[in-house]
Amino acid sequence: MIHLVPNLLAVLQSSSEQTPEGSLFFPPKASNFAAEADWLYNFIFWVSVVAFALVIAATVYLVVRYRKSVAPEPQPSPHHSTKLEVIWSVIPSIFLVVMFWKGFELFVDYRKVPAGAYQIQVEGVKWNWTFRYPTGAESNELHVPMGEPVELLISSKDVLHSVFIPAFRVKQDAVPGRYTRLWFEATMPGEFPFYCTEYCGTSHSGMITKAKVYETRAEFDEWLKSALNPYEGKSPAEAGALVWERKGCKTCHTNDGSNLVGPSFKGIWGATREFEDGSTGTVDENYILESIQMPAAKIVKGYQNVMVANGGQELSDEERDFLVAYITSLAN
Ligand code: HEC
Ligand SMILES: [Cu+2]
Repeated sequence: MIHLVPNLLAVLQSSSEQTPEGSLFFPPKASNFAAEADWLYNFIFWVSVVAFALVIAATVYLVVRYRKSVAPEPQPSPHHSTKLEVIWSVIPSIFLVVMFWKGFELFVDYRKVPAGAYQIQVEGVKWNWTFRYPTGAESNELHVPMGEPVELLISSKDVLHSVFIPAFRVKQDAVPGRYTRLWFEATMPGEFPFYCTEYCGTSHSGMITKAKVYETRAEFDEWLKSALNPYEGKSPAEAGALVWERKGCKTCHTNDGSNLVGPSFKGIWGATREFEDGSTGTVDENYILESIQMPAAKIVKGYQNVMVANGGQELSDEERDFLVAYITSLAN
């Protein structure tokens, strides 16, 4: 809402000017597809607006012109106008053919991944995205170089999710049990929202991340190198905080005492826990380890058994150790 007025002014001044914020109606045009997709959208929109206005105008005119007080008796249709019929069939058909043709062209462009595109694997799981790069690096935000075709090979570990990057004008379902793909070439450096756009449960709306575009390949490569060993130089607790973030624990567990789908990690260390079956236990290293590996073994009272083993992620032994250290460090 805050941006509405300046955006509106920007639209009035120049609707084609590009800013990283985009315009009133569109996010920025940040990929190779954006210009064409927006052109098609605008074309369909304005053709529809004009058609709507013509139909309403004709309706109003006819309602008034042939109102009951003027023509009280229904008249037999005076004649058939072939000319009129042809005009109102052929002209809209031309517009429809243009819509189909441009739409089909764009569809084919979306499908045809250029040979040699940089492939990144994307995995959706409730409620987190993981991106894997050819070097073995992994991240929870999508990082891409500008000006190079990038292919996303998409899968899901549990339910339907869907990749949506509005600034790139791309969208593709993530389907459990199969791979789907999309491609794009980023044309503007910056950070753009990356959404899950298929309702997937309680924290669907929190399944948001970013697509980060680097202006040069060198900057991207530098990031890739740093992503290869993200735990280097960190204490176990600091590394654990990173695991908590990267492996999606934070979509269900906060570190500040507020409870989401799962209990917060803040202050649980050393506390006495009540479980759904009426038993109790103390939160120590082994309890944490068990809670991560076999969450169903003890269900914290007041919560549901919705956590799957390892939070649905691949965790190395090292990463589990880091998590234990992290939770310990949040004792108070
Ligand atoms: C889909 C949501 C979800 C995700 C993701 C998730 N958890 Fe959980 N977790 C829960 C719920 C709900 C509980 C409480 C019920 C239970 O005990 O199983 C829980 C319980 C726990 C507990 C016991 C907490 C306590 O207060 O006694 C630990 C420890 C834990 N999770 C660790 C993790 C770690 C580490 C990750 C990331 C690798 C993770 N969880 C990912 C939902 C989740
Ligand atoms: Cu979702």
